[in-house]
Amino acid sequence: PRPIALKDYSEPDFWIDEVHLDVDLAPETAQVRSTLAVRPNASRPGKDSLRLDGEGLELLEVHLNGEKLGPNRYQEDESGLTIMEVPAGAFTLTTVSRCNPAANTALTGLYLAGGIFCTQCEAEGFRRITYMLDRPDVMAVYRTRITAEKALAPVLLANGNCVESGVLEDGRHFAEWHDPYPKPSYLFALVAGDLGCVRDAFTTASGREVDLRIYVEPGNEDRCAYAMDALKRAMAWDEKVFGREYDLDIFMIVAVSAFNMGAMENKGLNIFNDKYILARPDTATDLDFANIEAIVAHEYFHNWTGNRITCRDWFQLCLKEGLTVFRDQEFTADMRSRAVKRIADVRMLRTHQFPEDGGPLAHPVRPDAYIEINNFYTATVYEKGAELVRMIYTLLGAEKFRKGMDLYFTRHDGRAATVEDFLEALSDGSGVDLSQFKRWYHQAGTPEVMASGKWDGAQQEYVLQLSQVCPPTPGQPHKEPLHIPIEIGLLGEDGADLPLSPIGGTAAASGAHVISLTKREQTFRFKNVTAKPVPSLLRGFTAPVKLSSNLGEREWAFLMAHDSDPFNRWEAAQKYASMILTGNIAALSNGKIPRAGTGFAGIVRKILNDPGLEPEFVAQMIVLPAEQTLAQAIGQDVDVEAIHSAREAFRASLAEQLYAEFERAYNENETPGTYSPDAEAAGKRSLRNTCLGYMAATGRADAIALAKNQFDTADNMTDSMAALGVLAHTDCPEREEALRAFHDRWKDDHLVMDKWFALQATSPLPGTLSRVRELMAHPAFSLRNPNKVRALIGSFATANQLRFHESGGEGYRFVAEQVLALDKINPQVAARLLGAFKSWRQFEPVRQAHMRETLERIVSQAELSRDVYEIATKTLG
Ligand code: HT7
Ligand code: ZN
Repeated sequence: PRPIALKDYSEPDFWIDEVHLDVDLAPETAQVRSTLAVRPNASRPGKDSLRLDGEGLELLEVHLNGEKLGPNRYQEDESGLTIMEVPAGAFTLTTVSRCNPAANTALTGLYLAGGIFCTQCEAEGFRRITYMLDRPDVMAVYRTRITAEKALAPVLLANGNCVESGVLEDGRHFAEWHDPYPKPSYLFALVAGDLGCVRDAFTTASGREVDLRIYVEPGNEDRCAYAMDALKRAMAWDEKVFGREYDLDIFMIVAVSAFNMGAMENKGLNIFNDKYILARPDTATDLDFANIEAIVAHEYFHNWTGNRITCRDWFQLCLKEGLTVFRDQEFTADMRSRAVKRIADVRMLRTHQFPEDGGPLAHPVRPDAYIEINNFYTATVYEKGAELVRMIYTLLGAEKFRKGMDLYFTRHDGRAATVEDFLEALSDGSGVDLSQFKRWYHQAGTPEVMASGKWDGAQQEYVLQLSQVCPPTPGQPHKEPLHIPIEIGLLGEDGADLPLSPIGGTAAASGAHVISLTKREQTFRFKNVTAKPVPSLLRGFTAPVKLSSNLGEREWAFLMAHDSDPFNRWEAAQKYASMILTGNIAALSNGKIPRAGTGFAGIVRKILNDPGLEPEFVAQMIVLPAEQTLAQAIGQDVDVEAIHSAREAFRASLAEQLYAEFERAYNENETPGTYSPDAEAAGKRSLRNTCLGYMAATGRADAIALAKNQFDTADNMTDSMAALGVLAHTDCPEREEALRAFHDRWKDDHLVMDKWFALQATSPLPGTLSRVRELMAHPAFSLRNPNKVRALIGSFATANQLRFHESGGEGYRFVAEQVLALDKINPQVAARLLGAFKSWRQFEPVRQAHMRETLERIVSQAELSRDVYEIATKTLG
């Protein structure tokens, strides 16, 4: 397959202003009559043939300006339809075609799953429904008429407002929807089926009443309250923080159980993976509630950043995704704890984006070429994309950022825009030059910033030398210096912040002390520093970089105990723990005795005893770096067994030293009474369950009994899952009994069963791979359902470092087998699963050889999808 390149972008030869669809639905044949109002693009004159995208369609008829065309006037092939000799001016083109929703297992285009007809058009699914210029810069007004058997599909939905509906002969009925806002085809949606509905309303700041509806499988209506509440809070927040109001009279969400990703922001008709809508205290964990809040908000925020202003082409994906992730992160920070949210976001960035940026799949936030666009919905585009917007926010400050955003909205509303348009609006609106900053969008790789600080006692100055390098990435051997905002603080002997008096040109746009590193090497000086300070660098993680410094264990311990910046306090704890753990991993490999970490334990004790700290923050402070994080820190010749053993041993050692403290925190953080998903109660449960995990790490019988008791008596899924997690990951007699009890209670609940699958797939115990294989035969498992694949196979491949990387390579072969089977069913999900191999070069030689062999076997297969082919070949490099 040939890559598509950004540099080859050109406007379309024709515009399409109106799309009129008449969709007649039946499970195995959906007939679509589409009438397009077409006009030539004046800037590309003289084109006499019109090429439309279309895939997997059966073409029945073509009409031009109402006249049926003979087959000599058009040509069909596997990727579309060409109409020859089209008129020089505007014309209408009607096509009649068929597709088969029941046979659509790829879940893109129009598909039937679980009895619901549903569409997924981003990025290029519309062409599987009907012929179209299926590209985001072609924006049209859509009118959609749906007809179906009423008994089969009593609810008929599409974008916009319902303008007509009625009953037809033979038990059929119809509904016609009109969306007045021009939109690209990827935002089109249609849903039909037997659905229950939960309704509410929202009054906008300007006094318009919006009808809010959540559609779910009948019987799930009692699980929609939290999503509805999150939606209303998101609507109010976008008005207050970004001045953005909702623009239609109705906003609908539909929850379906077969969905390739989390959710989709179709105009006025969001479609969700039901995992991110349905929640009840007994079925959903605190994390599920938090995810629902964030994703409902994210999709809602797309109404402005993505829908009203869309992307000119798919290379600009970060324009809507990075910006919208930034917006949803800010929303969550305002709804919950800002410090905890920042820690969670950086954790996520480091776990998923940093390895991507440092491996064979590295690409810029705005990629410059792709084979399959579905492979570019990545952590780089989304999470690093959000970090770039956050850096702009840091550089501009809240007020100027808002001015820039306002200008962006007024300049580009109703249009398809580019990253350049966004940066220009932010720069013009704020008066801040972002020309160097733009490099972040086209330069891949995680920059490494080196810091070396020195106190000059004679001058009473603190001198900070910073330098930056960015390692080469595929296709980009040389890198230019980036504009990197770095927030800093200096701590005095008592741990308090010293007043900062920078000498020369440092910026402090956000009120904090932010310096701009713009050159390869730069020196910053601070005066009136009367004693040797400890620097706190990159506070709040103001830039997505890897920072190294001349700080040692003593300084990290000091910052862990005192830093006033909560993010850096957590960072110091992670650094300190990581230093001990990497030392212990090396000690284990060399037959030496690992350290017990009494100094670290001492600070953890103080933190556990500090009543001024919020419980969720305490939980974050005491969780050790994950096994994958340690693998990244080691970087090469990674030995997964040594990492696992060292980390478990250190956990057990901390637990032995602090058993009484963990027990006390466990008892003090009980949340009696009615369950509430709010951040405060969730934080207490989080700390309590973290303590339970530590206690169980000692293997003491009383800790296991405590976990068993919690499992038996829990009245909410968070506590039940936490206890089951402890038991399922411990070699104890209670393990199988608890797993069986959970299964028997929840076997008919598909979302809860996903938790049961994932828990077993992430067990570090030997025999996990055989268990995963066995579970594939469980009646609740299906390769056709992406949530099942992610829960069982995905969790094993990406969240069980120890067992996926079994030294004989059986984990790799198993996952590869599933990737190939899945590629025939759903290439998008298959390619994503293959992402588990992206860091293969960091492991020790035996595992590397097994992984290479596995990847080569995949590449050698005859009929690979574009999706899997691209990931497999690029991963091999
Ligand atoms: N904009 C959406 C991205 C998306 C997607 C969603 C569901 C199924 C397939 C998809 N392909 C791309 C989701 C979002 O980021 O909001
Ligand atoms: Zn999005």
